[in-house]
Amino acid sequence: MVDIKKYGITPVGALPNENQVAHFKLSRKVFFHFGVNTFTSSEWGSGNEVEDIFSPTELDTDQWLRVAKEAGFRLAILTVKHHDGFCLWPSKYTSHSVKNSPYKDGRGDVVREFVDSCRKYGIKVGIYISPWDRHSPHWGKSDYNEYFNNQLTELMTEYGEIHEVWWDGAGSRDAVYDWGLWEETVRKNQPKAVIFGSMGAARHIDFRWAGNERGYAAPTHYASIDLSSIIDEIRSDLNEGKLGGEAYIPSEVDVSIRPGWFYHPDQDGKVKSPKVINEIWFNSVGRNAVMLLSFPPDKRGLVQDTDAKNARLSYECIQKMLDVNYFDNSKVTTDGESFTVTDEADGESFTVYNASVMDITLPSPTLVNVFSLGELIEAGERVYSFKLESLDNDEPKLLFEGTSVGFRRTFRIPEGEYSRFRVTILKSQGTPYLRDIGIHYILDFDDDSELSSGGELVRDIEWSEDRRSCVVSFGGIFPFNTVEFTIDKAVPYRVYAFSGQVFEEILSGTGPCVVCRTLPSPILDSYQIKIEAESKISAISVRLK
Ligand code: OTN
Repeated sequence: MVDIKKYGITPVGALPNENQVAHFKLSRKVFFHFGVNTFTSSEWGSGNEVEDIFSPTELDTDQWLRVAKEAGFRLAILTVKHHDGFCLWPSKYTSHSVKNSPYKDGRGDVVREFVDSCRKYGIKVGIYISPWDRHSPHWGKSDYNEYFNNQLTELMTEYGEIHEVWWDGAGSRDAVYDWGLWEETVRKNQPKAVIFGSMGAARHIDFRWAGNERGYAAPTHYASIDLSSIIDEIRSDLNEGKLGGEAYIPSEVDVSIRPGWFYHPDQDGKVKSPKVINEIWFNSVGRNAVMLLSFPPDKRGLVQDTDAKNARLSYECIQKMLDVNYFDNSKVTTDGESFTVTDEADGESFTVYNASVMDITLPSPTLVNVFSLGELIEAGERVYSFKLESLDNDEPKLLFEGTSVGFRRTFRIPEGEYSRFRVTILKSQGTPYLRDIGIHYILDFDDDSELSSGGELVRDIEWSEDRRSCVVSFGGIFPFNTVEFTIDKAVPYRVYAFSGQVFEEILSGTGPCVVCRTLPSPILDSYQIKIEAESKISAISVRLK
């Protein structure tokens, strides 16, 4: 990171640590969701899966990392233990692992293979280990802290350098864990690792959740945030952060390339298109966050071709855009001063503009449609609001108005030939230190295919014995707005959507026997709904109309 004292800069507000700055520079991270769920086609395992089902026939982690490399990812995270508690490495502390599976006759270690492949392709290693463990008899008791810590120690000490540890918050809202103990295990063994976490882990983490799994950071998106927003998991706060918030904890925007995190054969036709992945990039990397895109290796143990191709095409498109920066040949005047700084961690030198108004003149009118700005984040997040104008005509023409900038803000502007721009910082805490200005052209994809199929979302129904209540799963996150079902009498009913931690009521009423209700706006963030009625329910359908 840049040692701002050397340049006489006094920082403002919450500040990043060295690892956070290094991870911002990585910008793209890849997730691999693989485990017993791959073989049961579920999203959350029960913990009762038999080890026998873990039997990939062609597992090739080199193939995963080749896919990752070709799609520009710089760090890869593997779900070494998901909520089902099954360990992809032969942990000494449980029998519920690869060692009792048919994979390589129990002599396999998927974590080792994954780490070796990461090294081979020059990609940093991340470990997802779920605090919630539905298999372990220790979970929910105080000795779970030691059990988890033992497993974490194995992972932090036996697999070489690890750059990230990912603690999913799912299932852990009311759990009491010894976060301090676990953090110490990470910090002392892996000083370069960042920790992703939620809720109770707030004081121990470097990256936070952005509040949804859709790959979307809000247009206002600060890394600074109050800890209570993380502890209480207030999704809107997570999605926006707060300028002047008490801690600097940027978002890692996690999203799957398919509706589900794990592999489901019926989602083969629902891989996000390169255009949709580009949008995710603009809504994460372009909004002061890091992108974390997940792939689900299939039952063979391979990433499917469509997933690999779409991610690669998106990367090539974004890279092509970034490779040509028209700012590099421009003339710049400001109302402040500029100087060169050096990031001592990686030797990168760049120009910083301590200014509130910046005029940029290109050598000739140039076709562009994307603009980018950054702040010297070591000096603090400073910008409240800014505008970008074109000065090509008699009157300045407003091209974009924004709020947060942070490490990087990249946004689209109306496509056109421009030669003169003016950036004005309208409001800031102290004069901002601007850097990393980009003026680009993106040749986007035409197809507009979106996530939703418009088809039936019901995939699995878990009934209560009397059939008056059921949990309906979609096998991934799909937007929906229409719920239909039949009750054998016209009695009261309630419908809830699962928000990640709790079921929240979305509909209620009394009869008629065939209920068909469309919500005023779609629910975007759910894997599941629950229906309860005072009599027997049947014929359920959930769709996006
Ligand atoms: O069903 N869920 O658990 C769920 C559904 C939609 C969006 C999020 C969640 S869980 C959520 O996962 C995050 C990572 O994606 C964080 O770990 C949060 O703490 C957790 O609540």
